[in-house]
Amino acid sequence: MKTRDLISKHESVWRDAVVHPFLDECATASIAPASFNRWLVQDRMFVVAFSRFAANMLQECPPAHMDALMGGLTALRDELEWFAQKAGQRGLRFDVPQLPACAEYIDFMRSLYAEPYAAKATAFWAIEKAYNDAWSRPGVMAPPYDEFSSRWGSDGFTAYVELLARQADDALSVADAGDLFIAERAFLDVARLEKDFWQMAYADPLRLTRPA
Ligand code: MP5
Repeated sequence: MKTRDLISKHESVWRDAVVHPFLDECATASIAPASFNRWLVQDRMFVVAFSRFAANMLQECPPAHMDALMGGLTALRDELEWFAQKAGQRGLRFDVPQLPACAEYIDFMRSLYAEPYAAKATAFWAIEKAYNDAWSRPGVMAPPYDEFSSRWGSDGFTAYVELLARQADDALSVADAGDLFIAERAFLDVARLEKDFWQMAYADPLRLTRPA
C-alpha cells in the first residue's frame, strides 16, 4: 500500500475532505467574515498541536526523514507567526475555547503518538495533502483569500507534500499488516476530521461570536 493508493481507494471520502463550500466562498470572497475568522482562530490552535505532533515524529523517524521534518518545523514556526499577524489584522484573540471539531482533531493527533511510525507518517502526509488539495482546487482566490490559497497551493508546498508522500511510502513499505491497517485507519480519520473542520466554521455551538 502506498499513499496514492489510499486516495484512489477512498476517493469519495477524500473528496469530502478537500471540497467544501467554505473554500468556494473564499475563492469568490463571499464567505461571512465571522466564519472565516472562526476557522482562522481554530486553525492556529490546530497548528500548535500539529507542531507538537511533528516534534513527536522527529523522535522516531529514520535519520533520512529528519531533514524534511526539521524543514517542516521551521515552516511551522513561520506559520504560527503569520497566524498571529493575520489575527492581529482582524482584531481576533486566540484565548477562546476550542470548538469540538478542533478539539477532536487535536486529540486524534495526540493519540497518534502511541501508534507505529508508518501511521504517523501517513497521517502527517495526509494532513498536509488535505490543505494542499483543498486550497488549490478552487484556483486563484479573490483577495484577501488569495494569500491563503497561495500559502497551501504553492509549488513549493506541493513539492513538500510530495516529499512527505515518499517518506510515508518508505515507512509503509516496511510495515507489517497490522501497522498497515492502523495507517489506513489514520488516513480515514484525517479525512473525516478535515471535513468536520471546514464545517466547524459555520457552527457556533459555544456562541463565541456576538450577534450583529
Ligand atoms: C492543515 C491545517 C495544514 N493548517 N489545518 C488543518 C485542519 N489541516 C491541515 O497544516 P499546516 O501546518 O498549516 O501546513
